[in-house]
Parts: sequence; structure tokens; C-alpha cells
Amino acid sequence: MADLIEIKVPDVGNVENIDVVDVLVKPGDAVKLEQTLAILETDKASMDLPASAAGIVQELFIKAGDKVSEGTLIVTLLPTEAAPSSVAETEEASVAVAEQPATPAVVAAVETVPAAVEVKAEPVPANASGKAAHATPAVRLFARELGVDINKISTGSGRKGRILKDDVKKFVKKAMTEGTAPSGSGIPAMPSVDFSQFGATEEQKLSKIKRLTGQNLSRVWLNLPMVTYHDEADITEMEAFRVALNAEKSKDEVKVTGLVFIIKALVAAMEQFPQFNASLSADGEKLILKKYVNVGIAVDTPNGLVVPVLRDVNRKGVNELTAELAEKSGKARLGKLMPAEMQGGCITISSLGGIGGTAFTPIVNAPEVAILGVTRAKMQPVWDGKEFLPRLMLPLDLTYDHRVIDGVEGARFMAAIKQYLGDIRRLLL
Ligand code: CAO
Repeated sequence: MADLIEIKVPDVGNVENIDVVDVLVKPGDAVKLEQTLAILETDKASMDLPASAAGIVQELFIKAGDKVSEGTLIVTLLPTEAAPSSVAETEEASVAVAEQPATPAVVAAVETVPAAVEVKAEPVPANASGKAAHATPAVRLFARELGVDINKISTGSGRKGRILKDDVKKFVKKAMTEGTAPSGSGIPAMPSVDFSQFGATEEQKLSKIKRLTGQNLSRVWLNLPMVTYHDEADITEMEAFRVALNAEKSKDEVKVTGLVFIIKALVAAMEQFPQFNASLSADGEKLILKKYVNVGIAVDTPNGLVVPVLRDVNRKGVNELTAELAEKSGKARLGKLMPAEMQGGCITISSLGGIGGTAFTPIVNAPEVAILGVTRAKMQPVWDGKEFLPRLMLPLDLTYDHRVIDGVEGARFMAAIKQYLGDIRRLLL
């Protein structure tokens, strides 16, 4: 009998105690040169351990779960020349062959040992025996990134059921069409519907802004526990002042809108409640308080919603802010805003007041912690203790990240905004 060939773990670069994730051969298997015998995994990478010679596996010295280092004996092989000309001639080999599916290709493979290893086994369930899925770290990471529990993929198309990237992609595709795809939060995806079965349809590609906004809104919606608090501010005097101010302006001058006063009131309240001018650190452990006050304004454009940022608002007056708001919203509508003009916001205002509405629930523009929604002001009878008075009431909606802002803080913040809007002289204090 020819000498057995020992196959050991080669030099893998000073790494000890490498995990054996899977062993792909068993005694009696015919292996060819470079065939993967086992899969090893360090905390940084996964590697296939190739056969440095061809032959029939005589003895196996490792199993999944073992730890190996350079020089650890893996298998002994009977050299191919010394092996029986047909695997069927050895009991162990016939066991190995019996596991191959009976396709014409396999039948041909049984006739000669080297050819036998050319045959790819049919995919087998990767976790049929409750074992962890058989996949490399890269494939596991890929699955994790797509929110897929790799153990749910029952069949890998790689050797011995190893799960490949393509298997993960197929799993996602199947789940999407069946409407069962898990998102990162385990939420089933929306099923795809063929609307043409109900009538004529037309497809319109979403603008890039809409697609990006959509992604961001979904991320915020899933990550932030948000609360929206609604209230009304009495802006009767503020409006009278605004009208008087605009009456003084020449035809060419930009008119002051109520939004500028809302910006000023919001910023004054932020100075009073600094937790509203903050962001949560990515690990959720710290609050990053900002010493500057920049306000983002949601602007409706033909291409979708954009949020230009007005900088250092606390240092600017009503006229300067009026001019800046007109300039930035004009640029936004023409699609001419530079990326830097949309960055660095501390809080956002979403005003639908020019259109209508009584209340809505804006979504926080994270990593900011709050957003102020504004809808249409209207005259209302307000009871002053003695009589009903006609007052111009402005509906306000404050959505905040409840991880940072408590309900009481939200209510106090809103009360401060109302106070500033109710008597804008207080902005001077
Ligand atoms: N109540 C009553 N009237 C209001 C009002 C309110 N809350 N807000 C604005 N108006 C009035 C203005 O006074 C103006 O009236 P006149 O034409 O008589 O002067 C008119 O409505 C139009 O105002 P405007 O919208 O041009 O100006 P603005 O400063 O209030 O708003 C901007 C500027 C850029 C915010 C706005 O033009 C815009 O794009 N709004 C849409 C915002 C949006 O899409 N938000 C996203 C929602 S989803 O989160």
C-alpha cells in the first residue's frame, strides 16, 4: 500500500486557534488537487483549505467546531495512483458515491476516480440537521445587510450546500415577490401588484430627490420613536405688525411672511431649551449640544421636497431672514441649491400654511431631534373669560424624538414658541 499523504494547515500568517466552520470531505471521498477540504474562519476572514494532493480520504482528523493552527493535521489521503481504479471497489468510497444524485453525469463519474470529483453534488439543505448555515463571513455579512436571517435559507447552491451570495439574492427576490421579505426590522415588504389587471396604467420614474427622501424618511420612521404634539398660537398682533411692515415696503422689496416670525420664535425657544438644538450620538449614549442655530425650511419643488438651511438664525433680523428665505426657496425651486446649502440644520420647519390644513404629523429630519409643522392660520372665536374675541390662531405641530425629548419638555417648548408668537416683543428680551 502506498504511503499516505498527510494534509496539514498551511502557514496562514501567524493566526492561532482558527475555527473550523465546516469539513467538506469524509473518509472514502475522492478528492482532487486544490479541492476544498474544509472551511476555516478567523474573526476577519474565511478561507477554504485546499487539498495539496489528490487521493482518497483515509482518515479525517478535524470536525466542525474544532480549532486549528498552522501544522494541524487535517486528513490523510491515499494517493490517487495507489487508489482502486473505481471508487465502488472500496466500501467507504461506495458510500460516498451513493450520496451523489443518480444523474447520467454521476453514473459516468463513478467509473473513474478523478472524474467522480468533477461532479457537483446537488444542493443539500444547509441547515437540515439544525446546524448553523454553511456560509462564509462575507456572505453572512451580505445577508445581514439585507436583513436576511441566513439560517432561513434552506438550500445553498455551493459545494455541500454552502450558501453563496446568489442564494441570498434569490431568497430576497423570492420573498419580495411573495410579499414576505423581512426588512431590517423584520417588517414584511409590500407585495408587488400588477395594477394593469384592473385598468390602464403608466409608469413614471421617481426623481432622484424623491427616491433619496423616501429612503431617508423610511429610515427615520423605523428608527425614531416620534411623538407629535399639537397646539395653536395666537398670532393676531404678530399678523397686524407683519401687515404694517409690508405696507412700508416698496413694490420691489420682498414681503415679510409669517414664516420668518415663526423661525425667530422657534430659535428663541431653542435657546431656552437647548436639548432641542442637539443630536443623539450614533451609539445613543450621548447628546451632542450645538452652539450654533441653523434652521432648515422644507420647500416644495417640482422635483420633490428639499430643505435649504438658514444659518446662524439667532444673529439675523427679520429683514435679513426674509431676503434669505426668498433667495434659498427660489434657488430650491430652480434646483440650484448647492449641497452645502442643505447641510448643518439643527431643526426643521415644514410649513403648509400657504395651502391649508388644520394639523399634520411631520417626520423629524434626523439626526435633528424635532421638527415644527405649520398649517393655515384662521380667525377663531377665543374666550377671554368674559367674551369671545376674534383671534387669528396658527396651528402648530411639534414632532420630536422621544428618546431625547420628554412629553413635558415638548409641551413646554411649544408653550414658549406660542408665547414668542403671541407677543413678538419678547423676542427682544
Ligand atoms: N396661515 C395662513 N396663511 C399663510 C400661512 C399660514 N400658516 N403660511 C403662509 N401663508 C400665506 C402667506 O402669507 C402668503 O400669502 P400672500 O400670498 O397673501 O402673501 C401665502 O400663504 C403663500 O405663502 P408662501 O408659501 O409663499 O410663503 P411662506 O413664507 O409661508 O413659505 C415656503 C415659504 C418656502 C415654506 C413655502 O413656499 C413652501 O414651499 N411651502 C411648502 C412646504 C412643504 O412642502 N412642506 C413639506 C411638507 S411635508 O413635510
